Amino acid sequence: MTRYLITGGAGFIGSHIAAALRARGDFVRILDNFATGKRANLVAALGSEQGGPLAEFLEGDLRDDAAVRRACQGIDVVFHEAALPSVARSVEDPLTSDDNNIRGTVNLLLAARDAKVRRVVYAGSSSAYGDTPTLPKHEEMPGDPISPYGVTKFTGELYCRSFARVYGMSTVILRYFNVFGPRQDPSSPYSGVIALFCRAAVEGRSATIHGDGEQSRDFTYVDNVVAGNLLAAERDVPPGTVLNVATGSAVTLNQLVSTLGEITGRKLAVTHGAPRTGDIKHSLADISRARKLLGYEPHVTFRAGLERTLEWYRSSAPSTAAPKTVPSA
Ligand code: UD2
Repeated sequence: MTRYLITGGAGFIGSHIAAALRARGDFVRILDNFATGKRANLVAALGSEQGGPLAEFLEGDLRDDAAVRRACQGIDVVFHEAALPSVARSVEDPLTSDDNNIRGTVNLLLAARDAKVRRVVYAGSSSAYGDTPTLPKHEEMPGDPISPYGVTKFTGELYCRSFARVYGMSTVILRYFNVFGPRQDPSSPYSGVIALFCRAAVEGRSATIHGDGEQSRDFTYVDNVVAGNLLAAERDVPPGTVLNVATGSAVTLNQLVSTLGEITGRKLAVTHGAPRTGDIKHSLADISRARKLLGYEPHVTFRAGLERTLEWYRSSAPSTAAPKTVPSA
C-alpha cells in the first residue's frame, strides 16, 4: 500500500487531499504546526480513524529537522502543502514568509531525499508568473514573481527542480491558481477573497474590493486541485516538471460579486479600498500541459464550486469575529 505524507494536512487544501486518500482507504500521515491549519480540519481530513494505523497526525514545524525526518519515515509520496499563504502577509513580513516557505521546503526535501521518498508533489503558486501581460500563462514563461510570497513559492519550485537534477529526486510542481472551497479559513485578514466574500454574504455584511474590481483570477475549486494532486502522484512525468492546475477561465472580482448575488438572491454590498501592493492584475492559466501529461480535467466549474462553497459557509456558521483590517499600502 502506498503511504502518503501531507504537510499542512490540517489546512484547507491539505485536508481535502487527505480526505480523498482516506476515502479510498490509503495510509495518510499529516504533519502540521497549526500556524494556519485547524484542529477541526483533522476530523474532516482523517475521519474517525485519526490516530489509528492508517491515519496518523504529527504536530510539528517544517523547520524542525527531527520532526520532518520523523514525518518522512516509511513514506512513498509527499504532498507538500504546508506554507504561509498570502501576498499581503508577505508584504507586511517578508522574513517570516521566507523562513517558513523556503527553509521549510528545503528541510522537507532533504528529509524526503534521505528517507528515499518515491515522489514529492509541491504546491506551487500562480504568483510565480508575476504580472505578465501575456495571457493565458503557460509553464514555458519565465518566473517573475512580484510579491515576497510569490518569490518564496517560486524559490520552492526551483529547489524541487534542483533536487531532481542534483539528487535524482522525482519532484512534480503544481502551480495552483487561486484555490477556493469549503474549509478555507474566512477569519484571517489574509484569507482568500472568496472565503471573505462568502462569509460577508452569509452574514449580510459588506465586502471590500481592493481597487476597481476589474482584476481577474482563474479561481479553481478545491476538488479540481485534489484531482490534479492524485494524478501527479501516480503519472509518469519527468522529474521537476511544472504544471498549471486551474480551470483555464478567468473571473473578475466584480463578476464574483454578481455571481454571489445571483446564488444568494441578495446583492452583496461592496466598498472600495486602495489596490493592494504586490497584487497582480490578471491571472489566467493555460492548462494544456496538465491535460496532456496528467490527464487532468477541471470537472467542477466556478459556478458549481461557488454554490458548494457558499453552502458550506452557511452550514458551518463560521467564527463571528470580524477580520482585522490589513493596511493596503
Ligand atoms: C495569490 C496567488 C494564489 C495563491 C494565493 C495564496 C496570484 C495571482 N494568485 O492569490 O495562486 O497562491 O496567493 O495566498 O498571485 N481582494 C479584495 N478584497 C479582499 C481580499 C482580496 O479585493 O477582501 C483582492 C486582492 O487585492 C486581489 C484578489 O482579491 O486582487 C485576490 O486576492 P487573494 O488574496 O484572494 O488571492 P491572490 O490573488 O493574492
